[in-house]
Amino acid sequence: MKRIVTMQDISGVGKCSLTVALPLISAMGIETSVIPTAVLSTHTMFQGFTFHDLTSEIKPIMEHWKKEGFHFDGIYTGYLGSFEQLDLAKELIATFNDKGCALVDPCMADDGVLYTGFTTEFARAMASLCAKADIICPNLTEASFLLGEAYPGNNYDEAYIQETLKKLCGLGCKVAVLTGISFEEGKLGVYAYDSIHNQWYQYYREELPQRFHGTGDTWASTFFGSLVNEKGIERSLQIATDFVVECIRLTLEEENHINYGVNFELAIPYLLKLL
Ligand code: PXL
Repeated sequence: MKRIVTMQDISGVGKCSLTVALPLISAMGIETSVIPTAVLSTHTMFQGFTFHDLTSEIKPIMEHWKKEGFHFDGIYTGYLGSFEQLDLAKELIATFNDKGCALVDPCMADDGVLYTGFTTEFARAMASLCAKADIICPNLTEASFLLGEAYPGNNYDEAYIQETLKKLCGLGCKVAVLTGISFEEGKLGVYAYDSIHNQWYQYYREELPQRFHGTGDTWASTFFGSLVNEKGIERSLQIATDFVVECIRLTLEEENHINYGVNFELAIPYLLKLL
């Protein structure tokens, strides 16, 4: 059985980070070890959330794992809250990435703005973590902050996306994926570049009428789970994108659906069929 480790926060309510990654990657038949970076009452889009930092636990956890001789088939880092945690994530990759399957999702921004608590200095430091990853999967806002460039909004063409992907690989990762890309009204998808094999990938689905928080983590978790299950980049992009579309569809189907996450739980049987 495959075993991975994911390092991100646990937000009690608000379906994101570990409460998404743990059930989804486990459902994909992969043992999912965790390094929780912080405990929050909710994700940071709610007002008045509590926050308890767990940074001081991370090094002792890794030391113990080294002593036990644990091995992992993949490493996936998500939302990280401090410079120190970025350094610890680098150490996690340096120590445990035997299989060359480290996914860094540089969760820090969307719609042209950084999430609460993040700065452009943090974005630069996140770029240095991306340099250590095999694969990264920013949205266009995150990509702009990683590269220190202006956010293009909806004003871009394919040449711009390809150039951006090449620059992202130039940070040091092998594969870069840009999520939330659209060249055509009503279509939304992903565009990826594998710099080792000089290979481009794209995949689009219909854009649904509402956007939900946590879909980035849902996408990254299932993309990563598919890669670890040896589906390859092209198929993994499709699986993750199709799964997120189904999650949103099922959420919209519920009359008084919550607006802080998608009903991914209801889509797990569909995910298993995709595998
Ligand atoms: O989905 C990314 C995420 C993860 N964890 C926390 C967040 C967010 C996005 O806002 O606030 C705590």
